[in-house]
Amino acid sequence: MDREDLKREIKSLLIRRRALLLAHNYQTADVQEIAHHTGDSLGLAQAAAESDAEVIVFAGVHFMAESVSILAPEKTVLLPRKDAGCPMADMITPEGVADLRKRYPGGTVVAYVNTSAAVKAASDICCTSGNAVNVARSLPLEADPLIMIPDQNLAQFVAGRVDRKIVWHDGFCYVHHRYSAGDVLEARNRHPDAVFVTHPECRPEVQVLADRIASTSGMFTFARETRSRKIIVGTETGVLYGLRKENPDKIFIPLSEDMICEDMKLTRLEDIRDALLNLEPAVKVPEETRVKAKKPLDRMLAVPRD
Ligand code: CIZ
Ligand code: SF4
Repeated sequence: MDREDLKREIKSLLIRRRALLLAHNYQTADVQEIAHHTGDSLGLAQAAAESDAEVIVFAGVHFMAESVSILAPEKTVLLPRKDAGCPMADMITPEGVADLRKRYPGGTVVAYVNTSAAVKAASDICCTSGNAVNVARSLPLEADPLIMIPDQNLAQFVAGRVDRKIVWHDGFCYVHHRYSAGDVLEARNRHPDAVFVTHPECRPEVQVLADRIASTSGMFTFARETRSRKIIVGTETGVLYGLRKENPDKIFIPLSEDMICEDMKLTRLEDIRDALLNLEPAVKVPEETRVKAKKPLDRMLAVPRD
């Protein structure tokens, strides 16, 4: 079957199943093209919770489908590739959180949304790359030290912007962490007329060279607002699809063509079709964990985005 036929079949299955298809900004262009919504993990989880669809197909990775299950437990949540995980989320476990609490007694565990439901359940408040600074500011001074998990780079981004005691776990995202200041200088040399926007999951040495540090949603705002016509983008290359579509008059250049998350690229149109046909693989967070994990998420949702 050719790709256009497959896309038509998926569209009719979505109607038949009363299903909503959500695609993360890092998915392939094919998948993003047919999704009802594209966005970051939190925006998509909120879109799912607000919709009256009975079935949510989440083209993304496991922790993102879990977030939907936490916020909308009555819905069937499908993750078309059950092997799509997040290596950074896997770097921290509930036992790891308990060890950090022992090491920093009286501290507050701030869990990036890129964590499993079980880790969220062991944490005090969540944050995203878009609201981490505001989450830190929202906490009372007695909450210090803020124990940020799992991403060391996001933690250092926050530490440079708030006058608080911040400690962090040593996790990282391999897609962002492997780039250095040298890569930025090289890209800037090749495109001297471009501005550079990067993700807080990149190393501090990359962040200091950026014109803007932003979550993927923040990058869409930056792209709209900047007067520059050329933008070097320091995040997973999937985001270029949406940026180019929304800003046809601007030129987007990846910091590196290799900035690819293998797990994000696992989901193919065939997997989405099969998930809709079979109503699996489904992700359901056990109720006890769900109730505990919802608390830090709700606490975060009460804080405005940066
Ligand atoms: O929260 C997300 O969706 C991630 C992982 C990236 C971002 O900045 O949107
Ligand atoms: Fe995880 Fe990084 Fe892939 Fe995002 S890009 S899913 S943080 S490994």
